[in-house]
Amino acid sequence: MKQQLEQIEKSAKEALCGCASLAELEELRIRFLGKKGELTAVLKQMGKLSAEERPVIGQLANQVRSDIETALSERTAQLKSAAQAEKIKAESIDVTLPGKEQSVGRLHPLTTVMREIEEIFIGMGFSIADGPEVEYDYYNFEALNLPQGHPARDTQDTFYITENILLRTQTSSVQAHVMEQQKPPIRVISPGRVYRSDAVDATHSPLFHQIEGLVIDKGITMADLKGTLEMLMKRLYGEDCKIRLRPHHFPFTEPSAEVDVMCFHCHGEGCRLCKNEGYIELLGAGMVHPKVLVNCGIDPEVYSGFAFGLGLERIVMRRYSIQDMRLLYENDLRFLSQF
Ligand code: 2NM
Repeated sequence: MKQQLEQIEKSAKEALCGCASLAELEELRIRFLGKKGELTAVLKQMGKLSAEERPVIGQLANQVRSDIETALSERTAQLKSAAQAEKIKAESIDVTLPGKEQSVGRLHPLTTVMREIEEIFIGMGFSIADGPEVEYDYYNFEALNLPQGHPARDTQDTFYITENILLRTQTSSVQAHVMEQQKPPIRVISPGRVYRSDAVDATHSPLFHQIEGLVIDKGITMADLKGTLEMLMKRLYGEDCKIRLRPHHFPFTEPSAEVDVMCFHCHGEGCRLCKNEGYIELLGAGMVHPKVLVNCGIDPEVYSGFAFGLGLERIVMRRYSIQDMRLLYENDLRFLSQF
């Protein structure tokens, strides 16, 4: 039995040395010291021993048990501290390493200029009106004095969803809704996406952005139109900026005008930028046609108003000297990060 006990101690110590995890340690404890363990199995045979041998073996057995217990707890402490060291190593941060660069996003140039123009109009007491991009033919054309078969419809060829539902070609459709729903005085701008069935090139896109404006009240005249647009242009291009109105035709306004802004490069002298004109065409405008007012439930005998429409892309391209409109839609960060 002495040999058996010594053998148990020896193999327990060996097993402990080779043990790599706390779970394995627990298995070993059960194997050697547990109720059904090897040591207990030996002790159960104590009855066979003589009275002289019994205390000697008993003492040895206790010694073996306590040695194994000590070895177990030492190994437990070792494994725990190794695990802790491993964890600290894995979680440690080297504060001397260079940091990761945080890239800050920015606004698309179309958004920047759109917001700037919105702010200018809000400063003049306008509200912003939104409307659907998928629109009834009625609000896009019919209500605006462009009945079926009107030749001007050809220049605004669009994408039809059904025979009378389409992608809006102008945000005037929003203003038809506003006139229908609100009583004058009305002072709104409607910024947004519009669609035309145009082939893509450096100056055309089937999707582009417009800002249209509408003012209706008693006694509104062409002078109000000119003053409002002059204010817009001074805010956009500087206090010394001048505008000029040329007669034109739009079906939804009468009279109508094209509005030019003095070339901010040559100040009216004529240069390459303005193709020697001294002025650059920027937008269309006019007094809202009485038929449009009637269509939208406003009495033209009592009220009058002006409207205008400007293309955002053109303004953005001129401001940043962008030669090709496609750059505005490709979302290439090499391009966008310049703004
Ligand atoms: C333009 C030019 C001239 C316009 C007209 C209207 C409405 F709804 F009042 F009839 N909104 N916008 C208008 C007038 C738009 O764009 C070149």
